[in-house]
Amino acid sequence: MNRDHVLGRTRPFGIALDTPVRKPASPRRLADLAGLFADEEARKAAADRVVYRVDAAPVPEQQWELPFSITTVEPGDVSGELFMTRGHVHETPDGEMYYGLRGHGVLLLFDGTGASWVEMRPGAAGYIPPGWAHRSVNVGIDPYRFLAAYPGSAGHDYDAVLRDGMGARVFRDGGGFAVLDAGGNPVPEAPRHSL
Ligand code: PAN
Ligand code: ZN
Repeated sequence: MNRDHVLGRTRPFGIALDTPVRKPASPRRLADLAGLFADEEARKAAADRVVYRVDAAPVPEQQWELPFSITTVEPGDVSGELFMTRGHVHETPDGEMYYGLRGHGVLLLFDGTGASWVEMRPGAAGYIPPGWAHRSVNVGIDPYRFLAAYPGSAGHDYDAVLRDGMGARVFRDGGGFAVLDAGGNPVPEAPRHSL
């Protein structure tokens, strides 16, 4: 791939990250999240509730591009299990970066064997290493909003998470939250660095 091939495909642009979106993206409701929450009956009973939405910048999902989007996860839970995104693994095992914009979230990560997680607040960055499945959970009382940027070649595989899970679930715990593995044991938080 040479430079001439990619120049002219997309043009520079800027985006204000924290303004109201022009056109509401199609929301993901509990009806769209079959098989993901532990209590399937409770999920069905509240099927109309909006859980999250994704507003994507106009960047094509093609190699050499760097698509980015803002996800907004609403506060709420299904039998104590906090509202979350579907979760996926990238088809090509590209890494990804998240940046917290509003609210309080958990970036849950799973390498197929063990889970890990990163606490997300405005101004915090979370790193998704190549090959790790990832899901976002709202652990606060306001909408949780973050920016995601990933290689255009990545692709999104949702079946892997539906089949294998994420190795952990995130529940309300008093006024806070608990990240628990399948045996009900707390999952340790990933180390946090300062730059
Ligand atoms: C994010 C996610 C977004 C929605 O942009 O796609 O938060 O989550 P699901 O795609 O799992 O429904 C990302 O990780 N992109 O690669
Ligand atoms: Zn991703």
